[in-house]
Amino acid sequence: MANLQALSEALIKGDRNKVAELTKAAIAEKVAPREILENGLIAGMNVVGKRFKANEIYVPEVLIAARAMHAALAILKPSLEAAGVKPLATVVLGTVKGDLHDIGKNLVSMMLTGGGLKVVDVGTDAPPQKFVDACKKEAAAVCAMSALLTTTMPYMKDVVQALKDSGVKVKTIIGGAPVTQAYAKEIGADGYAPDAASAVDVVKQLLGA
Ligand code: B1M
Repeated sequence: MANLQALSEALIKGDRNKVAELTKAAIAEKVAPREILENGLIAGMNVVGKRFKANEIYVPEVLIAARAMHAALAILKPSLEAAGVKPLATVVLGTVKGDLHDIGKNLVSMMLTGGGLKVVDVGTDAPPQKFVDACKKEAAAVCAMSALLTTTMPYMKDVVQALKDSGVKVKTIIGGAPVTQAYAKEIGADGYAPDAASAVDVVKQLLGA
């Protein structure tokens, strides 16, 4: 019998080999790919997110769990595609112009992927037009921006404005060490999240999911 509880637990521990083995076993036992994803992998990642938010675990543990999640997703991808399981929505994510910090952004990416979203990463030092072009091309529902420098934060406002000017209909969310809820309000962003786990909650709220 496929053990999705054990799969969740292995993911929480970041045991990549065990996660890969249990994912393969569940596929071999013909467990529905959506069930493996939701009740095994996403369920485990939700626990990781909660513990990270509560400061019970830290960045290295999250990165290790995320690495295990990626290994499982690579194994599960063909079955998910064959079963027509679609991601909840597409999120375009990047670190804004002038800013090279990407550790937080990558954590956000992993958490969003773990939350069942498709992430299109435009990288670091991304000018406003790069966000706009990616949102158009990918028909994104959400545009997510990260900034770690007080000097680059203002580019978030430029992205919000460029999206409005382009007529692309996307929700926006911002985050990063110097960013606040008040700043999000000031620049007209739809959401703000203080950490990667909360970013999943905020994106889902913005999507009404
Ligand atoms: Co830089 N750096 N850095 N740096 N760096 C900081 C940010 C700084 C606070 C250090 C300091 O002076 N105490 C300072 C900023 C000061 C300020 O503006 N207020 C600083 C500076 C000044 C600089 C340079 C200008 C230094 C120089 O060259 N003179 C330079 C700028 C380069 C550039 O970007 N143009 C620079 C360079 C670098 C490195 C390249 C060496 C390296 C980055 C490597 C990389 O990212 N690949 C680096 C690092 C590592 C840091 C510190 C030490 C760590 C940042 C980090 O990764 N934290 C940082 C000091 C510190 O924070 N202790 C510092 C871990 C990460 C998980 O946290 O990114 O905050 P964080 O992400 C969190 C949340 O913020 C949130 O979720 C994440 C996890 O929960 N979050 C979001 C992030 N994005 C989000 C998006 C969301 C939602 C939540 O929605 C979309």
